[in-house]
Parts: sequence; C-alpha cells; structure tokens
Amino acid sequence: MTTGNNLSDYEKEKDTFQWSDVEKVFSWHQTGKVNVAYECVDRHVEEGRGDKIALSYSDPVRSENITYEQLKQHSNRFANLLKRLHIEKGDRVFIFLPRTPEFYASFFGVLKIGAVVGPLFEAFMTAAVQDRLDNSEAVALVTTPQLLKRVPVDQLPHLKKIILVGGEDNQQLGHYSFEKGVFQESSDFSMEWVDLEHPMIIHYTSGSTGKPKGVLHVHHAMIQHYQTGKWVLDLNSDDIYWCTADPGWVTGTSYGIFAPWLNGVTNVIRGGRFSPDDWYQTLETNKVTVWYSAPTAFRMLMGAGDEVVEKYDLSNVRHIMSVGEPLNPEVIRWGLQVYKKRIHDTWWMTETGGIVIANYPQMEIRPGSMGRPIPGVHAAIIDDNGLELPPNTMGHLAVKTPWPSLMRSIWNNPEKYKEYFQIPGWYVSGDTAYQDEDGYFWFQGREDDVINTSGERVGPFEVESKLVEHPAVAEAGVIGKPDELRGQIIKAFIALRDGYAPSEELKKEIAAFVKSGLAAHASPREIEFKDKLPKTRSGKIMRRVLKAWELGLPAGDLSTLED
Ligand code: 6R9
Repeated sequence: MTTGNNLSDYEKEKDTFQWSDVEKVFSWHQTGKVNVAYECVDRHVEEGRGDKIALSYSDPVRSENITYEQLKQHSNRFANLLKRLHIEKGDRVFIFLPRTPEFYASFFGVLKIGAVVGPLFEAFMTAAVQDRLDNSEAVALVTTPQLLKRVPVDQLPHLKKIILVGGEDNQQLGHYSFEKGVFQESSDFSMEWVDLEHPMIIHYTSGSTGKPKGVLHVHHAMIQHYQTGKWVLDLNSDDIYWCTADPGWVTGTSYGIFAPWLNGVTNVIRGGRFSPDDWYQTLETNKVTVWYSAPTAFRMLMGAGDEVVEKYDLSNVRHIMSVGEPLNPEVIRWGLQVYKKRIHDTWWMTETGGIVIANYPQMEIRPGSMGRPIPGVHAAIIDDNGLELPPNTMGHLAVKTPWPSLMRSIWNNPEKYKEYFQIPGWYVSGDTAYQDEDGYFWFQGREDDVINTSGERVGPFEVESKLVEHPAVAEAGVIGKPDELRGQIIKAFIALRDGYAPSEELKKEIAAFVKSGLAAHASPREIEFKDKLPKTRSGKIMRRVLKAWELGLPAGDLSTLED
C-alpha cells in the first residue's frame, strides 16, 4: 500500500505548490526579462561558484574539466562571434556536432544572443539534416568539416553562415573557423535579455505521419526544468550528475543541460559509443551520484550480465532514473539486485518539455508504473469528450493546459499544433494509460499500438515486458497483425541474447512462457527472430517499422532510426 509517510512530502507539495513561487528564485522575478543561459551559467559565477566544475567531459581520447567561469567565458566568446556574423535575436542557429565541450559553449552562446538553438543528432544523414534546417529556416550552423558533407548547403537558401569546429575560414562559402573566431573575441558579453515567452529551443520529433515536427519551447520553461531537477532528479549542489541522452533528443537538453546547470551541479558528459564497460567506468571515475538514462540502455546493461557490474565501484550512485519508453518491471528488479537501487521511471514528451509524471525518490515504486504527476501539473486519463475516467479505466493520457514547459508552437505548422488540443482544456498526448486507485499511471501504448485480439485489449508493453523476462530474450517488439478470425493477433519480433540460437522449439517455449506468465490471449501467436530491432536514436523500439515490415508497407519517415 502507498499510504503512510513516504508520500507525505509529495502530498503536501501537491496541495500547496505554486509555480509563481519558483519564479522568485530567479533574477527575472524583479526585472521581467530573462535569459536561460544566464541562469544556467553566469549566475553561478556571480554568486561565487565560478571555480566549481560545470562540465566534466571525457571521451576515449579527450578529457577536460570546465568550470562555470570557463563555460561563461567560452559561451561569451561564441556569442560575440555570432554577433560579429550578424546573427540576430530570434534567428535559428543549429548545432550539428558531437557531444563535445564545443557543443555546450555554442549552445549557451546561441541562447545568450537571444537566438533559437536547434540541436541535431550527430548521427543524422543528409535528408534528416535538410528537413530540419529547411523547415526552421536556419541562418547559421555550427558543425565540423566532416559532418558538413551531410549538409546540402545549396538546397538551403536561408543558411548563410557555417561555423566549423576544426575548420578553416572561407569567406566566399560563408565558412568561419570556430577556433579562430572565438580566439579573436572578448570573453565579456552583455547578455541579451528576452521576454519570458521568447523562443529558446526547437526539437524535431516524429509523429505517426508526415515530416518531423519542430517543437518550440520558450525561456519560461526553465522553471519546470529547475524544479523537476530538484524534485525528481533529486539534485543538490554537490551532486555529480550524468544524463546519458544525446542533446539531439529533448532529454539531452531539458535534463542533459537545463535542469543540471540551473541547479548548479557538476554535469558529466561522456562522448563516444555505448559499451557496458565504458558506462560503468564513467560512473566510477566521475563518482556519479545521480544517473538518468533510458530503458533500452538498462536492458543492454542487463544483457551484458552482472559480472560486468561487479568489476566497478558504483557506490556513489544514489539515484537512478529512466525515461523514453516503458521501463520493464524485470529491469527494475534486476537494477535493485545489481545496483542495489530502484530505477525510477519518468514520463514526459518532447512536447511537454519537462517531466510530467514521475516516481519521486521518496515514493514507493510500483514496477511497471510511470509514477504520479508532479505538483503544479494536472495529468489525467480522459475520454474523447475530455471527461476524466475512473481508476483502472484505459483512456487518453492527457494534461490540463497550460504548464510552464508546454511547447508553444510547432514551427511553421499551426495546424499540427492544434491537433494536440482538440479536446478543450487538454493537451492529448497520444499515449493510452490508466490510473490506479492511488493515482499511479500505467502506460498501455501509443493510441495506434494497442492490440485488440478476439475482443481483448492487449497493451504491447505488457507482452514485451513479459518476453524480456525470458532468459533467451534480449529485446522484444510486439505489434497487432491483422487476422481474419481474431481481428488482430499478437506478433513478436525478438532479438535473442548471446548464446541462444533461433529455433522452432524456442519459439514455442517463449510463447508458452508468456501464456503461463501473463495470459493466454496475450501470448504471441507468431514470433520472428531478428538480429536487431529497429530503434530510434533515443532507443525506442519503432513498432511502426515492425508493422510496415509485417504488412509490406512503406515505413514512413526514418530520419530518427538508429543506424
Ligand atoms: C522524453 C521523451 C515521448 C513518448 C511518449 C511515450 C514514450 C516516454 C515513457 C514513455 C512509457 C515512459 N514514453 N516516457 N512510455 N513509459 N516512462 O521520451 O520524449 O521522444 O518525445 O517521446 O515516449 O509514448 O509519448 P519523446
């Protein structure tokens, strides 16, 4: 049961909390003018924390500690460079760089001049880069000579200035060397103060149809990043925090940049590729205390085995969180066993800008549930008419409008924006879920993923969670396959763990495992083994692609598909 002391803090805040109280933390409470880069960086210098390490960067060949004072200076120089290149307030400036210190200096430099920052995944190929720069009418790009090969410059009439990290000036082509540029500039900069509703960042995200959408957030969102950083990430000033997400994904900015730096912690950034040893080494070497990652990563770590964990000293890790896709109960149980910590699930979206539903550190965790809404935000399960549904009834997961970090528009696409708000008073997420009697939210699927087999509604997540409990299963993606008799049958695509070979016997064994462990109607009637499952760069299994494979249809926009 959840009654008792562990929820009391949460309940108290839930009743009394006002966002306007959070605003008082910031200087703009008096002036009315704001800049998120000031609050993330310069403010800490002014308040005497300039010598503190802001960014602890490492990759397999480079390692650097950057203080708040240095981050302020680097971003000031870059802001001055942008000014010299006549980039203006409100202009879109994209960053197409690996996760290096230059990324973060550029990021804050863009914000300091009041321009809108557009982070791109380093792994994007030409079409993905083109769609985003074109749609946003970006005027400047920070990139490297290697990545520039994937930028179709002649197709992008608005793109005038290209700043090259590790590259040369070439006036004719509009190329400017990052290093030369920042070297020439002063480390003093006078901040461009903007309105609370001034655009801050654009993240492109895929819907179920059409081109990626440019989700726009404004500076005011910072109060939610700051406050959820305290409540959910549990950040204290002496924390060493590591968010493993790439800044091309909203998690890598809201919680990889804004939340940690607004809270003045030391932020760990690890470049290079994922490997279990590398990640555990990163936790150990940096003495990470708070760790935010994603289910797909935890599943890979689980797949790598407990022996790998035991090689490292993870004793500093105090708090672990997850976001992005359903966190399988099996993963939570495993985490408790090997990390001796519960993994706390959180739910939110690119569009919500910040965490909406979470398992607070002090809350009892119900494995498989995403947790409860944060104070100051009202999330609910509603029907098509916007009526809130009783407990244990599946419906639309929706959030009452507005809240601070809600997106303010879809760039150049007001029609798409409206689609989210068709039920008056609500933002409708496109996820289905139910709430239990104690207000915990249980994810069921995307609206279009829920399977109806012989009249039984089955959430693919439930089946996938069960499947990954089988010792042979590394990852599983489940879809509804049209069926004459049953409407839909459940089909599972499965990637096996090392050491297991595909066979008909194994299929039968796995199906029986779900049947006996979950429900007969939830057991996959068809299983197909794959070497790898299609996933987004942020690690979500793309059921849409599985469905397209199954039906022999085009898979739609694949720009976020991991290679
Ligand atoms: C931050 C982020 C949003 C979609 C969302 C939902 C899925 C996110 C989840 C989760 C189950 C969780 N999702 N968190 N599903 N449990 N804890 O992920 O943003 O990339 O826009 O994705 O991801 O389907 O609607 P984004």
